Amino acid sequence: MKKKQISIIGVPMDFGQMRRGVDMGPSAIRYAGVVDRLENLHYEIDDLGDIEISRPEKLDKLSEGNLRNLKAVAEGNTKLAKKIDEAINADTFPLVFGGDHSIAIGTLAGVAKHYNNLGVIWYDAHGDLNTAESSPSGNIHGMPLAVSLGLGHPTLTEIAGYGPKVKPENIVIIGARSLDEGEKILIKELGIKVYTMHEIDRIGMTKVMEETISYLKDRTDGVHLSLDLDGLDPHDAPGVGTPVIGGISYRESHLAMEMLAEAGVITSAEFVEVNPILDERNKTASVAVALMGSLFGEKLL
Ligand code: HAR
Ligand code: MN
Ligand code: MN
Ligand code: MN
Repeated sequence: MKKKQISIIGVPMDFGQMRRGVDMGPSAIRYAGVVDRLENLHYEIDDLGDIEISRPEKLDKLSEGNLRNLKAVAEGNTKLAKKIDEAINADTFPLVFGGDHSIAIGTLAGVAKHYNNLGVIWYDAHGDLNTAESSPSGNIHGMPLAVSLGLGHPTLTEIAGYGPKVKPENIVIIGARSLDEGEKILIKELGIKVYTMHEIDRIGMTKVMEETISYLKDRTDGVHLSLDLDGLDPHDAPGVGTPVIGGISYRESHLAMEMLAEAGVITSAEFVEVNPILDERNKTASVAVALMGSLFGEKLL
């Protein structure tokens, strides 16, 4: 990691999907001891608290077309983008806790303007490449990567007043195993680099990360890590809203984080979809914190 100062930003957002409880993710991650963990690695931590997410009375009234809670999602992400921008201007590393994955819209809106060629590692069981037209659910947490590519409703793609935020050739998806038809077409059309579970099984996480790091190092001037806890196997991370069996293991995930730490390429990060209501004794939040430890340089010996 490049910076010694970390700004923590919690985003208690649950409007990007339909299961309540993921808004408590930031609290669960803090409760799992993240601040101590990172302070022990000699980082200076500034916990900026949570973004205020307004809770409208009638959620369905805020939907538009096939975009559930569009206004509430856009509003929260606009606030988040501003906070991220401030954290980077203050020369700190933005570390975001979700909340559902729709918050990546705001994180990337705040981060991307600080780079000419931002890279993104999307660690996830899903592609999150849907638009209102292709989405089977209308849930915006299945859309943030598409939105960041400039695809989707302008209320989302134009957050922070510019777009697109990322280029398809600067994205690497890792852990995919549940892609919708429209997402598969988009991946092929845009030539997005994807390591599905097939490639992870076949060549191993070491090779996947070596290739990912050298690919992004060559073409980007910063790399954002967007880690959806459902990228891990539900056995290791049960507290997520849309678990998919056959995922990345706890150990493989540590290895991935350790290799990113060694390469020193990550310039911002978010850990999303932790839902303590669906969890087992805060296991998923604890896994998230342990992975952050590795990402920020923790070693076993
Ligand atoms: N692809 C499905 C949809 O668009 C499921 C998205 C699942 N959600 C996430 N995002 N947790 O990674 O509805
Ligand atoms: Mn996701
Ligand atoms: Mn996911
Ligand atoms: Mn296991």
